[in-house]
Amino acid sequence: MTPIYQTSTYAQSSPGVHKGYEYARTGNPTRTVLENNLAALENGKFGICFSSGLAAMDAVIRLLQPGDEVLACDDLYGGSYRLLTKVHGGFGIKSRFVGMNNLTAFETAIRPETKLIWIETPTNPMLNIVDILAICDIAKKKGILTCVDNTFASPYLQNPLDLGADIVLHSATKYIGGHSDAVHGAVVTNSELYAQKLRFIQNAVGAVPGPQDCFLILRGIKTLHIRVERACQNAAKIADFLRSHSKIKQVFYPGFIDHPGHDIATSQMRHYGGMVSFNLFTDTLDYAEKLLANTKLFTLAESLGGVESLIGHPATMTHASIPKEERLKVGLTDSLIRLSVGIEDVSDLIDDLNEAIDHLP
Ligand code: P1T
Repeated sequence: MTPIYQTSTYAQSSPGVHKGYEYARTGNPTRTVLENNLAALENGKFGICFSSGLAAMDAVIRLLQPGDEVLACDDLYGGSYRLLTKVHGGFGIKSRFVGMNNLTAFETAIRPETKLIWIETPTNPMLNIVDILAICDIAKKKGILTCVDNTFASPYLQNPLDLGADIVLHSATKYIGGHSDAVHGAVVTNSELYAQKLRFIQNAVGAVPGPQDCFLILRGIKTLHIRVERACQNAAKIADFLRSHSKIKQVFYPGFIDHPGHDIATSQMRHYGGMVSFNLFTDTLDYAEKLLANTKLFTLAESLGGVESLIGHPATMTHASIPKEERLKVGLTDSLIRLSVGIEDVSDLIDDLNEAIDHLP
């Protein structure tokens, strides 16, 4: 097994001459193994690890200059929205949010100052699908950098670099780690230039992961394919169950043939993922809370992608930092509930949801 190099510094042979590693913010052998592993998973040449998914995103945005603009999809993780608008927005890097399903509208939204296209697919939490190939094609013709947040799919289901993206990003806290025991982020690219710039930012800013977390993520990766496969199978059955239930208004799941992004998902993903969102006929917070309080196997918690199933309420939890009017534009209602389907026995999971929904008035 890869050892956990629990060290902050390395003995040097003489001043200015080291034996491969000098200081652990700059590099650590456990981290190097993970970086190479992640690069291989995403069919990329260079992997760079960070202390969290948002730290990885922050490094990518730092490739821009004040006056530049990020054009991001209009449905994305609340923390990503917050980082773009409330942090980098304050340092002169503006962000705009557009639907990426209509390619003509997307192309029209591009301005001369647009320097980075930020794609999430499937999106968090509405599970919209963005056509990576088509969007990256448009961006490439205009010389704009593209980054795909591949957290919801995982590298087992989707490889954005193969579809033309310049950079792929992960919150490895989720499927890659898979056991809800470490917070971690990574980017992978084939561009030596961007890899060099990102490594410079990684070292200069210092948002690096510790060796123990790198070890845990490496261990998680060994079962990525089995975990994701099972989560996908379970999610498909749960989506069908929810859709057939009279108290559920709408179910969002890219595996449905009538999901607007189904055909693109079929072409760019190996399966439809382990995430399912749904809303209730009674669209109030109180009503949603009654369901959220009643599941026993689905734990009420933020995060996703672990072996245990989680249930969450985006409006008050993961997406609370997005103003309500913005949330409602993409259908993120007060009764929207998000499931991260784990790898448990699916009949137990369905029974759990069934009982909790039966409790609803
Ligand atoms: O939590 P962190 O490792 O910093 O990753 C941030 C992040 C980035 N991108 C996507 C698509 C994400 O979903 C996340 C984190 N999301 C949650 C914690 C959540 O429950 O949605």
